[in-house]
Amino acid sequence: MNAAPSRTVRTTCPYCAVQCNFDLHTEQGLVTRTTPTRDCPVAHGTVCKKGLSAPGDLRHPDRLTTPLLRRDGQLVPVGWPEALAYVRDALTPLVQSAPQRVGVFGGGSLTNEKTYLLGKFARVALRTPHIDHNGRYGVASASAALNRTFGLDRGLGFPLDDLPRSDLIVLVGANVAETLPPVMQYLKAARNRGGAVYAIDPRVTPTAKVAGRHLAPRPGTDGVLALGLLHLMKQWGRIRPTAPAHGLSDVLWHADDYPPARVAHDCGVPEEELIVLARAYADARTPLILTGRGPEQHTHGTDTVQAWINLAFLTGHVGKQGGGFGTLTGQGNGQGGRQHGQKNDQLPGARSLRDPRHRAQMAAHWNIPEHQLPQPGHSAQELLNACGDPGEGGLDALIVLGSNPVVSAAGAGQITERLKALKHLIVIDFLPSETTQLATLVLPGSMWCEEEGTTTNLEGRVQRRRRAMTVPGAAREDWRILCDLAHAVGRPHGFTYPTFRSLQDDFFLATRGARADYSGLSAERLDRASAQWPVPRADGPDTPLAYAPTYPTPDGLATLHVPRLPAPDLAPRALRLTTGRLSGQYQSGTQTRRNPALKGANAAQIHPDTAHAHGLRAGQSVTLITAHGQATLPVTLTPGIRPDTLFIPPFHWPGAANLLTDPAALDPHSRMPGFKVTPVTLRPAPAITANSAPERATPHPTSPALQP
Ligand SMILES: Nc1nc2c(c(=O)[nH]1)N[C@H]1C(S)=C(S)[C@@H](COP(=O)(O)OP(=O)(O)OC[C@H]3O[C@@H](n4cnc5c(=O)[nH]c(N)nc54)[C@H](O)[C@@H]3O)O[C@H]1N2
Ligand SMILES: Nc1nc2c(c(=O)[nH]1)N[C@H]1C(S)=C(S)[C@@H](COP(=O)(O)OP(=O)(O)OC[C@H]3O[C@@H](n4cnc5c(=O)[nH]c(N)nc54)[C@H](O)[C@@H]3O)O[C@H]1N2
Ligand code: SF4
Ligand SMILES: [Mo]
Repeated sequence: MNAAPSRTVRTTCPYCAVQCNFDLHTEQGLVTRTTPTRDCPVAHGTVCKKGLSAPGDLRHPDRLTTPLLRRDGQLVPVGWPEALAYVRDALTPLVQSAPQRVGVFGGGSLTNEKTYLLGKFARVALRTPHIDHNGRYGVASASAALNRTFGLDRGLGFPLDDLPRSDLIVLVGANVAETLPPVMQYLKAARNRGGAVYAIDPRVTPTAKVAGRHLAPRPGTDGVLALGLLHLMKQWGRIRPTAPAHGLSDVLWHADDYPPARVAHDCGVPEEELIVLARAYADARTPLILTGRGPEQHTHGTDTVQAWINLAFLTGHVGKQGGGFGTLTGQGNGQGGRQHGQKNDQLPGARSLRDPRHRAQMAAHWNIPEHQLPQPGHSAQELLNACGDPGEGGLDALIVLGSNPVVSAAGAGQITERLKALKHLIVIDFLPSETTQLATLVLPGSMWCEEEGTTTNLEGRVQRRRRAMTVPGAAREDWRILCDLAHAVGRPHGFTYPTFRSLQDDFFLATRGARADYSGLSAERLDRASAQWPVPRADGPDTPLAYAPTYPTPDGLATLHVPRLPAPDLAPRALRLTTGRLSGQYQSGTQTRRNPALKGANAAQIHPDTAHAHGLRAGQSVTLITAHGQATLPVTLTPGIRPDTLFIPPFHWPGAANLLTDPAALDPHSRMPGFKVTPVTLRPAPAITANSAPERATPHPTSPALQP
């Protein structure tokens, strides 16, 4: 056997939306080492520990290398012919007589090409309306607010390189030091140029410490805070709208109801601190508001983000270099993942499944009659809630690619029961997860550097993901598996791509003329340089600044909406549970929990006064009880958190956060569950150790906002 020569392949990280580039060095066909590169257009040579350690999983002993079929209650290894025969027998009758009883669940970690193919598979091969993805749990609220305001969601409408031009950056519920670490260099550069950075978070996060300025509103009240700032901007004569728009006067009148005293009271912050932030915003030349999941993952997340967009727009900063508004996408391809057709209401290129013109364009591209395209189906959480329901709208079968909903969906306890009630649960993954454990069929897929593709990062930058090695054992590249499934259910037409390249070219072409137009891209162009979409022409430029008027709306104008916000829960002893990420772990942990280089502790952060009031001491554990479930975790006494708020990691370990969240309540616009606020009560419990290496209690400095 000839030994494969050593190679160096430049590719992008499998994890977050920064999409750092790094070089993979291979020996004998295996990746042995990762080195950062200064040529990376996003991180300029910095990567985080997750990215550096990512190759550790590629040949992990747990790696799935053969299909697994459930027989007599056990998952047993089988060959591909048997696996695909199961798919044929299970799905063909449904696809022919009741396609709406089959669901598809995707994820924002999939490349653009796989996202496109998954959507095409659902609509053209299965012909089901029910496909959605985990982006509904992430940026969906900001996305809904941006789309309804500007007709466009580009996350950050400008390059990260513009951040240092801002003289005030307001981070609303975004803990970038832990979640998007290379972004910190841009915040530091802004500060070095004399700018200020504010962190708005119920905790003194590592980001807040670097920012130096912190405001800690009650979770779920960010929208009220933005209205309070708008009120003061109006009072101080700082209103100068970015452009003519619909809804301006309604939004301005509505802000009259939010004077500082009311806002300070509702948000639980000192009025003086609100005024200090407002002064800084009023005096800044190029203030920039950046939202993370903190204000977005609420059942009023869309209107909350809307309130911040209204503020940026009415003070004239949207579209300015270095100023305005942006949301920080989280997953590696969170942005491409929410554009190219795995959303329940959307076709590739961010087209709408409801728009007759868009339907006609895609039907023509796919060479099918337009009436064959389904209408919009269930959104992500509703899709999971419908699993195993024998009634109308229920699902008998679900195909999952790129998500671990048993851990990450709201009300995971209830969702687990729903998935167990399915007749067929087919999961394509490369490592065992809590969701593969429930599957009737597991198909072994490909990891990041085992396949070609493109991803779109948080600034809308499209980059190549390059292959450095092949899949192990009988694992297959995900795109091939999707084609195999289409063939197995008897719908091969349009699913016979001779090479990956032919799929990629089909994808780029499918976006021609759409809002998210990638049709000017090719692998060769991306080898020369990354490009920010839209890129409509092969010989034309890309689009670094996306939000310049006119907007892609019917009349070219933006539409501002009056935010509808619930009254905050001001009961004096009410405790709220919130969730957020830790630097050392990624998502539902399938990849990072196995990696000994990455640590972190699944513990509840509680203010010492709150712990004391509930008879809890350091070293003890606490049982958290909500209307939806309960979980017991070790306690970390955390002086830097609001006394009325408890914080736990969202889902890096199973059996905690989402046993406590509500599976039913959703934002009316984004269909987002309320991951970031759940009313909770506590009970001291005997000490248990953290699920992983325990972290020492970190004494955060007390924020001024939290002093009694
Ligand atoms: N290490 C690591 N990095 C990641 C990920 C990971 O799992 N691990 N996941 C990636 C993904 S998919 C995403 S979406 C991003 C998310 O990145 P972030 O948006 O930074 O995510 P979170 O940590 O969930 O939430 C941010 C902060 O919101 C605060 N918060 C909670 N409730 C509220 C509230 O009501 N208002 C305000 N203002 N703040 C609140 C929390 O205390 C937390 O510090 O991270 C990406 N990067
Ligand atoms: N309580 C609470 N819950 C939350 C959140 C929160 O803040 N609080 N955040 C929400 C957010 S923002 C997100 S993004 C979701 C994420 O949660 P999930 O949707 O569960 O996403 P991951 O944990 O990334 O799961 C990805 C799964 O797909 C596999 N996978 C990843 N990439 C690929 C691929 O290319 N091919 C194949 N075949 N498999 C792949 C991984 O091994 C893993 O098993 O969780 C949400 N849930
Ligand atoms: S996880 Fe994000 S920040 Fe870390 S190396 Fe990967 S892309 Fe870069
Ligand atoms: Mo996310």
